[in-house]
Amino acid sequence: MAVADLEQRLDPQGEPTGDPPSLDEDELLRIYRAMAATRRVDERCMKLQRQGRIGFYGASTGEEAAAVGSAAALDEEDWVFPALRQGGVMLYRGWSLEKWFHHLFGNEEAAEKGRSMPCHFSDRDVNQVSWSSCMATQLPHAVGMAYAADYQGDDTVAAAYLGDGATSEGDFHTAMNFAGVWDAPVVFICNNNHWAISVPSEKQTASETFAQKAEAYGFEGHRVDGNDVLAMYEATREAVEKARRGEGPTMIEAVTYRIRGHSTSDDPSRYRDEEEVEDWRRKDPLHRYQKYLVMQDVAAPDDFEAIHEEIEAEIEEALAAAEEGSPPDLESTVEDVYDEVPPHLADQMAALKNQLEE
Ligand SMILES: Cc1ncc(C[n+]2csc(CCOP(=O)(O)OP(=O)(O)O)c2C)c(N)n1
Ligand SMILES: [Mg+2]
Repeated sequence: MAVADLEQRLDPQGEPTGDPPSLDEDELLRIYRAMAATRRVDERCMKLQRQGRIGFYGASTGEEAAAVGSAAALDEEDWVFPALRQGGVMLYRGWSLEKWFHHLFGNEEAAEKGRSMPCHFSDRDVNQVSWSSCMATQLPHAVGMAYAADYQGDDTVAAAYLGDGATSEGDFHTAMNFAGVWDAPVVFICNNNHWAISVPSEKQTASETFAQKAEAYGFEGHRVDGNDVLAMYEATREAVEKARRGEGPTMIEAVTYRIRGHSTSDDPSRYRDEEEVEDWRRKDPLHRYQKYLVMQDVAAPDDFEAIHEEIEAEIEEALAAAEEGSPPDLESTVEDVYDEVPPHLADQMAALKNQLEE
């Protein structure tokens, strides 16, 4: 079987390959800004981790177009069920950098008061559940939410993100089957970044493509150039509109690449060739989009520098606020799950306090 064509809107030089996108200039620039912010926040966070100022980080360098292009196709009311590299989705949807850094510092000011795994962002403000550390568990949740929304007659769509590695999990197949049988308004967005930690995508599946898996479940799969932000936008927009019309799910395979290690705890030089990485660096989604914006007179080359400086200043300010944040109150470890703290947890808290005093 021939490998399905890669859907593209921009060629590698940033030249449009088909119809112009259905986006105005402000929207095109908002997309660029979110991509550039994601790249810069990642660079800063990698350094913070190496300096010992935050504990853990997983960057999405090289995958900004897959995140931001798909996010731009969602409505504010839609819900996002992320995998591991959807920071760009949150930034596009208006999440503040201050919250980003409070979370990484485990501060009292963070929504989860320091109790979640670092770099597993979530916030009701942007309709996003926590990043999923246990691979693929977010997918049945997303389908369940989508099915419930449909049942209740509201037109919310669920965006269910996953990695290539997550397609080997049982939860992926459960979610795909449920979505297909019940026509749930969900869009599966699979970042095929070619690696699941040290396992290459060729060893993840015997299928020619990840997108074709959708066919077995009775719905459409699209194989999209994940480094082409406009292709990601258009493919997701069509899938979201279809879901909102009550015509069921779609799967999008975003073909992209994980430029950095899996996380700050990984050393990819142990298992892959630097040449492969260099090859993909040349396909940088930000550079391609910059070329397009300049060619279309949406931006001048100098504008990017100004945007980057603004982002850097916002990062500095947010980081300074997080560094002045407070550690969570000890009591907060037993709060927020039950309306009232149950006796056994109150006893454990008292025992812990005694021990700390001693
Ligand atoms: C159920 C489960 N098994 C194994 C792991 C360990 N683990 C964490 S991320 C990961 C690979 C994820 O790869 P992929 O889905 O391709 O996402 P990517 O990291 O490439 O974005 C693995 C094996 C886990 N978190 N959960
Ligand atoms: Mg992967």
